[in-house]
Amino acid sequence: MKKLLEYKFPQDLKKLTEYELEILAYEIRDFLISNISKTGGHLASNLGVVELSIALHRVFDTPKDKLIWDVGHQSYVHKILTGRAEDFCSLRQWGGISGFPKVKESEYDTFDTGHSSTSISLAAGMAAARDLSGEDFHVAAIIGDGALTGGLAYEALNNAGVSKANMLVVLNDNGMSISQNTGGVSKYLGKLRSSQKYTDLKNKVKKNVSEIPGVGKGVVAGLQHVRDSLKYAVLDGIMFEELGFKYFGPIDGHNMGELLEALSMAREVEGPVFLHVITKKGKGYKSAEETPSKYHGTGPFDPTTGLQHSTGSAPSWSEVFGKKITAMAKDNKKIVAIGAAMLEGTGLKGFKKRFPKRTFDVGIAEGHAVTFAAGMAAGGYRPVVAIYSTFLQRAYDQIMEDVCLQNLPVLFAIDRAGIVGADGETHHGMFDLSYLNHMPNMTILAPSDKEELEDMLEYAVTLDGPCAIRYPRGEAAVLEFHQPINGSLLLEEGRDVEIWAVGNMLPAGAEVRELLKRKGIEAGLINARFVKPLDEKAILASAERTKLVVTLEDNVITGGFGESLAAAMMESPVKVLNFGWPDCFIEHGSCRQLFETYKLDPKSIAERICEYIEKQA
Ligand SMILES: Cc1ncc(C[n+]2csc(CCOP(=O)(O)OP(=O)(O)O)c2C)c(N)n1
Repeated sequence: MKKLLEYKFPQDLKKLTEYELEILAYEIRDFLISNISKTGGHLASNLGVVELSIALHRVFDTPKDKLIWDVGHQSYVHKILTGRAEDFCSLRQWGGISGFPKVKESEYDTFDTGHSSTSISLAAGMAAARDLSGEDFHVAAIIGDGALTGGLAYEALNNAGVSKANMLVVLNDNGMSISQNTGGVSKYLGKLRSSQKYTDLKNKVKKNVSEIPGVGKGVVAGLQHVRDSLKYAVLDGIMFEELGFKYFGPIDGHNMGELLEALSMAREVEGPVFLHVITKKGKGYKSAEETPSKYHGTGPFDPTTGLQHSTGSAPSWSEVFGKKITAMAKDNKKIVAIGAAMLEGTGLKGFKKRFPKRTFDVGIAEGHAVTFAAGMAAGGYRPVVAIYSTFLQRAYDQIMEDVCLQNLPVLFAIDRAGIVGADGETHHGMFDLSYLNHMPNMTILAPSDKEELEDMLEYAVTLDGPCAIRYPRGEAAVLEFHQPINGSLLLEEGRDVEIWAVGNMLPAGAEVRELLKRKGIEAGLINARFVKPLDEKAILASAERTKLVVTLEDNVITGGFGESLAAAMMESPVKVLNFGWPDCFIEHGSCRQLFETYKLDPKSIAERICEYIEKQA
């Protein structure tokens, strides 16, 4: 047998025997562990779909047939099987391959994904387009049980089930989201998984399949029989059947033979098909099997011991938030915490431990989380909704209609705001200031350091309406100046320039000030703290004192703090220079590389200010 890197994939897959495919699965697992231990990435989810990815590429004729990976964090094996194994040393790094499907990276990647629960909608849309244009190919969505907690998936099932279009939904059910999966559907899937009758039935499925001579009408008839027996003998009301899908399974997602058989059959069935596949998250690597959530997304680690390399000892912004809100909730019984399948990532694990009844993990359902919070606020509580900036985009309408319009005291703890690095385009949190800025009644705060975040949390719960506090990924800064939260904070006046820095851009602002000073430019520094309402009095005072006002924010310029400030200074003759992310999607890479590339590092900012001043002179 050839070595992994010697194959020409996916063509060579068609030539291998079932036994060789099983050996290949071992090789791929070794390859994943060895590579991801160096680059970091989504290990556990990929280890769980090795056989499934091999079987899909073996049975379907990609890239003509379309595979759509929900979220896309589990597409590494697919990438290996489509000619990208050699690029894995550059995974998620600047200029290297992405950790998510990217159309521009490969013709085998059918869509750029990253946000959960879109695959069934995409598959339904692609199937509809295919049928309208009279083309002939298969479409398969591969969705995890975590992603199946997202409302969009149900909108898609509801629509696709009755469409009669040929399409396949493969449910990759490992019982896990990032942490243990939650909710009623998850419980229902658990029942399907553990049912003793299911085991009996699985044997029946096997028997039926073995009696079928080949692929074709006979197979379909056989399947129909199995399906009916499954429906009526085992499960009183198969949810997916009722929605209009032909449901098959559950089958063992690590059994190559079973997978090949089931996929080959599902491929031949007319109409929408739902194939339920059971997998183990972290399969084949003990540490990841034992603690899959730790290896869902990991940094570099030692592959022999499984020990993850330390990421520094200072507390992260998420941890600072989690600790403070837990402390506040001890005295304020009205504080409740709401998360969307990310309690751990947003620092709420401790809150849940201390206040299990006051913690609500609603699944990957950001829109629901926000309206649920609105309901709790209407019921007299002080909900704190902790969601990453990029995923809160999902809840735009709920924030507007159900929170802001009602002026309800919901506190949004917006984590991973600004650029996030290796996850790239789909995950950078660089739009929240813009999408919240125009919402009436909303207060938007951005802390520059740990203590300021704590003070802002205290301040936010004194407000009568909605409030958003946005902070970035990584270690919380520790700075020296502190004042009560009641507007912007003037740190230094500047005769030539005054720099208004938003949140995490304050240290960069201080550095820019120093660099300008060396060039003989007297620059001041203001910690904006409030993005909304704007501290207009302080802005106009700044315009009175200085010749140029500069704004720095880790957000797109369009609709952000800088534009609001410039509008507030419209009557002033003083010029405004806005620094923030340009009007485009930002690729993956380290945050440092991205800031430098887009000339948002202190040195580049100082140079651009100098150039501007020289031009004006
Ligand atoms: C809208 C949205 N919210 C949250 C996330 C973060 N997220 C990425 S993967 C994941 C869990 C997915 O679980 P599942 O679909 O079961 O896949 P598994 O990793 O278990 O294979 C979550 C919550 C996301 N990508 N998109």
